[in-house]
Amino acid sequence: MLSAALGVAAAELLAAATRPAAGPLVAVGGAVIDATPTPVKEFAVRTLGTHDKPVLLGSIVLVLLLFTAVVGILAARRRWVAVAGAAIFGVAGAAAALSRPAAIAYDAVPSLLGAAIAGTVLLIWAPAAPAPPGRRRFLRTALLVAGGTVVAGAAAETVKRIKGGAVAQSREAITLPAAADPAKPLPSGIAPGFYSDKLYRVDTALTVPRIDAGGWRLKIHGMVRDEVSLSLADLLERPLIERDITLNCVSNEVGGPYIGTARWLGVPLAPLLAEVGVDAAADQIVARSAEGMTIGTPLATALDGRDTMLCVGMNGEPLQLEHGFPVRMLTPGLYGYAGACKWVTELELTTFADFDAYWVRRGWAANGPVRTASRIDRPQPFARPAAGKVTVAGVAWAQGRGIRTVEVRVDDRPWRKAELLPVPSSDTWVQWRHEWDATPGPHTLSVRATDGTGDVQTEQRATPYPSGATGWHSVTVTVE
Ligand SMILES: Nc1nc2c(c(=O)[nH]1)N[C@H]1C(S)=C(S)[C@@H](COP(=O)(O)O)O[C@H]1N2
Ligand SMILES: [Mo]
Repeated sequence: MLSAALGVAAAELLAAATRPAAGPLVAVGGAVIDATPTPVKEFAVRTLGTHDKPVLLGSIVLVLLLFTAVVGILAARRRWVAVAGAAIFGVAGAAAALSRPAAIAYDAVPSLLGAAIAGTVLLIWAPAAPAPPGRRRFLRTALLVAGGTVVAGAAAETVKRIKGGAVAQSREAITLPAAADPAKPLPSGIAPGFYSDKLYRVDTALTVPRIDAGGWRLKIHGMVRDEVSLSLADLLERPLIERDITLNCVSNEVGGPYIGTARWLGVPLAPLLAEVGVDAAADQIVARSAEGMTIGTPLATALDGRDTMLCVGMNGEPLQLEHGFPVRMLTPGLYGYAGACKWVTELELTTFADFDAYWVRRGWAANGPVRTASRIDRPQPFARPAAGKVTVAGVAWAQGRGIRTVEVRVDDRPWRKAELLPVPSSDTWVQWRHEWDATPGPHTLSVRATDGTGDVQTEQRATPYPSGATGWHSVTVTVE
């Protein structure tokens, strides 16, 4: 087990110094994520939430420990098992690294080198049976190998920290220009919580991609007249727009937390596409990210007048690393998986017939318009408010269409219209509230919204898969 630990630490160190994505732990983790069947993934997101990534990495380490324990026991009698065990371990890591969408041939090297180290150490350490090493010699070797592991592991962490620091510095050094077309002043009367303190995070990246702003390029290619490659400086020279937009995840359950609002700064996509000259037959923009995600956005949503953009800023700062630094896509009215590629490095103009993006290959809808929905935030489930005036409050959203009315129902009584707070545009959620004359006893509160086209949110329950959850959110409380 110690030999393997040293091998992994050495592989992680080499990867950290050269190609972070080639580290065996994140490579195997990424391969597991991509291979996980959709129902299992939905289950993991539902039960583990954002702990899914640490749990996955922990499980990989656990499997590795069990595997190496078995190899170690067998290798004490048969030395070839040490070689075979190390080979399996190296090939698995290398195969996982090569299977990553953004892989290059070199990415096999860290895992293979780690395996060579692990196998060699084990061979030297475990002399041929039947002469087991003395206890003292064993302890000395164990200490040496463990020490080597700690040093290599610490060095890998240090290298990551230094490189991360350089990326953070490239972010600090950015001065975002003022928007040529700034956001409308917020109407008065917006309640706290309109902007999310912390935007939710959903992505398949086991480690946050760290992209140096200076070296970043965006290639626009495919069915275009003039392919271009743009730097961040090129983008920042263009007229920028600033908008308040609510982003939400298709995996959000009814009443769930994967939704938030921010003030975004970015380059509108439509003029950029006009410059490169999009082929009339194209109908899909495939955004590719640094770590190999593909997100397919209908071309029409970049040209129909909505504020589809390449974002460079969020809430007055360059993007946070975990939200896509230095540049991400944003398409108001589409779920994130269909219009909000983070860490974007490529836009390929193509057709839906020719290319299925990452989530579409896994059965999710190729188009991802957000469904009209609403959520009760106050009172919380199982709260025990005192009888009398109780404020029921929450949010409702139908980006692009806007929200016309929100209604609240207590038990089976008639629906009552809630008060809607002002909004800057139809691309954000709407805050609503309703004063409830609460009487003692258990009560169930329900909410439903009507969007700007007059469509009433359906009561019919649907799971998030494959095109977004539907159904009314309700909360049960006991009034004292
Ligand atoms: N590169 C990349 N971009 C991505 C994803 C991803 O996994 N990788 N996930 C998408 C999904 S499913 C959502 S809901 C949004 C979430 O954006 P946020 O994490 O900034 O809130 O990002 C989208 N962009
Ligand atoms: Mo999502």
